[in-house]
Amino acid sequence: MTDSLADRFRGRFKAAPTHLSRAPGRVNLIGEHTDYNGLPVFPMALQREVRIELRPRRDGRVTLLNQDAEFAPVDFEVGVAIPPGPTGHWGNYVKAPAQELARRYAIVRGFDGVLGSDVPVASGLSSSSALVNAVGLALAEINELGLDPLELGDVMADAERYTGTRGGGMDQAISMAARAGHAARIDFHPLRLHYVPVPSDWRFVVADTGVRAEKSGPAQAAYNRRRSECEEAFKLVAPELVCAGLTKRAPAGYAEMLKSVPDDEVMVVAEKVLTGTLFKRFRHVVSENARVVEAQDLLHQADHAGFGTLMDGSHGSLRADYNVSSAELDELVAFAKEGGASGARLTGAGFGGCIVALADTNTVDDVLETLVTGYYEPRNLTDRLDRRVFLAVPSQGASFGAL
Ligand code: NG1
Repeated sequence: MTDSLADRFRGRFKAAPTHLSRAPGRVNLIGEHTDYNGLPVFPMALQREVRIELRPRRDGRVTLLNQDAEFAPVDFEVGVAIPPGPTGHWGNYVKAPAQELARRYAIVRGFDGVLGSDVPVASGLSSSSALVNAVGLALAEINELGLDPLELGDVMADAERYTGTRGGGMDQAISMAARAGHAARIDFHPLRLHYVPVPSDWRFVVADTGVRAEKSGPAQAAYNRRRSECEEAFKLVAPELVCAGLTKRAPAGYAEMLKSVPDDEVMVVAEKVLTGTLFKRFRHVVSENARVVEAQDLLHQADHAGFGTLMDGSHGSLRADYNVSSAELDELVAFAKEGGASGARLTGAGFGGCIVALADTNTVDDVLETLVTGYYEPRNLTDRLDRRVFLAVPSQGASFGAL
């Protein structure tokens, strides 16, 4: 991949690239649709990544070619109000970090570059944030901003909202600051990571439904709607906690609420003031938060069965209460379990994309086999199977350096 990026660069820019900026995708192990509610998540970075070979420029121009011919070159001037392309255009994920860094730090230098990626697109594995991070890191380094990975991850979370998704900060944070061999519990406001080693005999299998969960289309609206529903539900519950004598003043957010009032008491109040969809969304957020907290302990203790049970619980809640699963995701989860996985769940925003299943050195072959014969073969999805089903290797976060 690296050589052909350099060749492409030379062909277009008549010089050799001088630097490499890379940022990985991620798989979220547990803690789904909690980050934008200020609650923890528990992802790890993948071995799949976005790589940009580049040459810094003295002026503020950014010219970026994509090795994938499906994506036309992007060319723009760094500035505080960069006109976006059409919704969903990949160039918006390049402009997003440039505009945010220009607004915050008045950056003035751009780059010429060629990009390659092996993170599956629109699959819940954060190909978008890997792209935002790889560009953002390159610009931060070229302009000598001196930001550490967490600071930059925080800035990139704001940056990506340029694309229209009201996301949380999970993807940018883990892609920027992950540690090889580890998953990380991420907490927000302020952003912090707690690294937990992944036991050497655990195997996380990622399997793609083949149904793209495009964030530029209906999935974006559905995602943003979930976020609004959570805000609405919280606004109804928070003052009632005071009336019920559980807090002195209304908590500022989900994190403060769940820190000061036990979950079951919160749910008693929620049952009184919420109905239908809002109640279900709220119940998912509260129960998923509890699963993340427990998951951290279980990973520490290398409790494989316990961790798997939490993943199953997460999927059930995402399906029934959060309504972000699909027939294909449910089917993949069922096949993973049938093959002997300790747990399986959709990963990322849902509406399509991937599942993650927990196996170990003894069960992983059966899990893979059952997924292939149960899901992929009957659908004739056996081409490029290694892109559809693979083992996630907990990998290092983004880096920038001279070639
Ligand atoms: P994916 O699945 O990568 O689109 C999205 C959000 C996350 C998080 C998850 C759901 C972005 C960039 N990513 O991830 O912040 O909310 O959904 O847990 O918006």
